[in-house]
Amino acid sequence: MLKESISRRTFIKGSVSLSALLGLGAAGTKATKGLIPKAAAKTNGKVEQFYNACPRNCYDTCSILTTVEDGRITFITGNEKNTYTKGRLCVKGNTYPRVVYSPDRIKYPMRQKGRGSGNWERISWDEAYTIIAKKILEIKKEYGSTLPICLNKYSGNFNILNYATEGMLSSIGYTTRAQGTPCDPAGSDAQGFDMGVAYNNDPEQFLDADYIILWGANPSWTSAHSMYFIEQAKEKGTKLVVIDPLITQTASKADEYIQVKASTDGALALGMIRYIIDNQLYDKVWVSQNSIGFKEFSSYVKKNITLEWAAEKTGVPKPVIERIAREYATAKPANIWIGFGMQRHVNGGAMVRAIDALAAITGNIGKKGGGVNYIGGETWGFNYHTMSFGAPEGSGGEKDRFVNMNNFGAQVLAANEPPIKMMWIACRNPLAQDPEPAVVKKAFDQMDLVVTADLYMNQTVEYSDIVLPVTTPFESAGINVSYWHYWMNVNEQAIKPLYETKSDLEIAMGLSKKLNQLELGSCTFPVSGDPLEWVEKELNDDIKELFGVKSWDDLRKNGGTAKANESITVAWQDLKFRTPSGKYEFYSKKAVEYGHHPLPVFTEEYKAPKEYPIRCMSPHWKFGIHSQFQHQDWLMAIQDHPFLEIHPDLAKKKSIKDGNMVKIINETGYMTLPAKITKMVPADTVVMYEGWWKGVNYTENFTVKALQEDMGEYQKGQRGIAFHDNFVNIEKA
Ligand SMILES: Nc1nc2c(c(=O)[nH]1)N[C@H]1C(S)=C(S)[C@@H](COP(=O)(O)OP(=O)(O)OC[C@H]3O[C@@H](n4cnc5c(=O)[nH]c(N)nc54)[C@H](O)[C@@H]3O)O[C@H]1N2
Ligand SMILES: Nc1nc2c(c(=O)[nH]1)N[C@H]1C(S)=C(S)[C@@H](COP(=O)(O)OP(=O)(O)OC[C@H]3O[C@@H](n4cnc5c(=O)[nH]c(N)nc54)[C@H](O)[C@@H]3O)O[C@H]1N2
Ligand SMILES: [Mo]
Repeated sequence: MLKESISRRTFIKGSVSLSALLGLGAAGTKATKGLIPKAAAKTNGKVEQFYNACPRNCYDTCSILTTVEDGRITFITGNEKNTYTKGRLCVKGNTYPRVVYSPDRIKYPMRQKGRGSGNWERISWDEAYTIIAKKILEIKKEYGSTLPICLNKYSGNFNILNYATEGMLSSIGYTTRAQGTPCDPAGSDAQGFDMGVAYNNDPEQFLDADYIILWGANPSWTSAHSMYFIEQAKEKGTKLVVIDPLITQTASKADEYIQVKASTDGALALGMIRYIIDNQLYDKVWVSQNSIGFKEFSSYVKKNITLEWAAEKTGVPKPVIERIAREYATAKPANIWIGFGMQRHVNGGAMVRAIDALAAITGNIGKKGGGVNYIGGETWGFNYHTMSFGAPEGSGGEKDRFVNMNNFGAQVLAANEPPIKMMWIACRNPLAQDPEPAVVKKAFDQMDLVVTADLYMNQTVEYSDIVLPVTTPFESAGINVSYWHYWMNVNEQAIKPLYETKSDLEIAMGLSKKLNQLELGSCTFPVSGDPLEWVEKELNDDIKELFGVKSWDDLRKNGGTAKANESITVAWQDLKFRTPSGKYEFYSKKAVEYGHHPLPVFTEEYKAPKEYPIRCMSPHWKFGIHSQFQHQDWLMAIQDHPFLEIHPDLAKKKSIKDGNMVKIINETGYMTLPAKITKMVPADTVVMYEGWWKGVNYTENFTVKALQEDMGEYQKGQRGIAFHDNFVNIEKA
């Protein structure tokens, strides 16, 4: 019936095959995703099609085809032109129509009487802007600068135009910024020391690999589109090895699964390296031509690393280490994907350096289909025009001040001269996603004004004074690239903004207007402008050449998506590393500069305190991205509450049965949630997935201490959090 009704209509935008519209892939499967059948059934016949881009903090950054009937989104699917998205969306992506039309959307600007009271009142945009602008000017007057104003913005929406929020704050003067990233800091520093910067091969090259190791990555959940290439590679005979303490969905697809003890991967990599060196399986030509410090490194390995020790340390039997080492060293090319999850440990950076070294000694770096793939930023060379306006004359201060985003609460409280008095929070939910949320809350208590811009009521919005309702990607234009694949995706405005929502860019312009009304010249950010003009200003000649497009509109007309040319899709193909020596650095003076050992040496893991002997890991969840998606009705219908995974042996020891409420506790906090007994987790570890908020009054971070990773300052300005080195005790509640 749907097929009939759609085929009768005309498309006034873009051109797309009926099969793409119906979500039929090449194989002609699945026709029901992302569909709202009721709305599709009653239309007056005006059907339009738009290109959208999923802007979430996700490897996959999909190109979306959106069908709009009579001004309402009725169907979405993946864009087939994008060979990475491949005409398919993930489970979360398919719920986008529900995200847009959810009754839970924040619809109007609101003010809360009493932070956390729930006593919200609707106000107009003008009132909201006035309250905020007055406070900004008052702070500037009282403290002589805008440094008491702190921005915490990160991961909710990576549309390039969304940097308008950073730009608007820069346009009022110097401010305090939450700096860093929770995602990848330790690993990015490690790759920075070894190669100059983190830079990954095009993931579509999994197809060219002879051997793939997924090392602490769970793409079946966190990068679903990558799995297509990995599974295709498997079908043609490539061996897939998964190394993870948890038997993940990805592990279930592996030819070989290796259950490493958490945080001991450095020992595993170094053990493999010892075997490879002893057996002369390393690539002597590559090493001598392209690296420095191999001599020092190999003598460290020979002196300090044995296979027996590595086996003992990691829990991986010696014959397995030997076999994997031989297979990896002799496959050409062999591909490693290091997940972000793997490095969320106190020795995360050191572990990544050891794994990098394994790829380097076997000459797998700079090869199509090979690589030691972690993250990349080669396609992000936009103008960032939204951030180009700068502080107004006489706004006080000399430069921005930084606090660590990953230890936000404590660092806000510690900031002095001047103290922080106002917060602007966008694309973030620190009261849920940060460690020690109680400390974050304390920092909020010190504020005169907390402003959040969001789509939904999350824990942070609930504890703010003013909330500004923002648009979904379907209601505002922009452009997106990925930190993993090599595509650029157009995001068109497909529907009018619902209710009174505005994009972060419009909010920036609106606030600038109000500031300038109250005090002319107090904000340098433009007060008006068409998003499409803004987006054109992001494109420079290099970007246009890289993607072979002349303009945003050109990209739109050409199918909404374009891939970077092949000059950059094989990382380090020219073997010109961006290190001080220009070579791969087994021996890194830069590492020493940042207080680390120059070589990729073994660094001890964090040990469980006596009272809290159980490791509690909180990896990323299949049906959500942090605060996003999981609370949507379709996904709540699949799983409507968080749970704690416990191994049967541990459960037995603690007399806990499946479904029992369990109290999980340590010195940081506690929470109570239902047990799910499963052999997928080790007996000394419990797991709860991160990012839940609907219907619960706790977050996974209630017991997570702000324990730092070993690295992060070099590439990201700040260290990250060792989320997986969290230790607890559990008891039946
Ligand atoms: N569905 C979904 N997709 C997402 C996200 C999401 O929340 N949900 N988040 C996005 C973001 S922001 C990020 S940063 C990425 C994260 O992407 P991933 O790195 O793939 O995800 P994580 O769940 O953080 O961790 C991956 C794996 O690391 C394992 N791990 C933890 N410690 C160790 C260790 O010591 N050794 C080894 N070998 N493995 C270990 C965990 O058990 C887990 O299976 O995903 C992105 N994609
Ligand atoms: N225990 C534990 N904690 C973790 C992690 C872990 O592995 N374990 N992982 C960490 C990692 S890797 C990450 S990346 C962080 C993520 O933490 P956050 O950066 O807080 O991520 P999100 O919850 O995805 O996004 C925050 C908010 O952005 C909003 N948003 C979406 N679109 C827009 C928009 O266009 N404008 C505005 N203003 N807001 C928008 C969403 O509704 C959401 O409420 O969590 C970290 N926390
Ligand atoms: Mo992340």
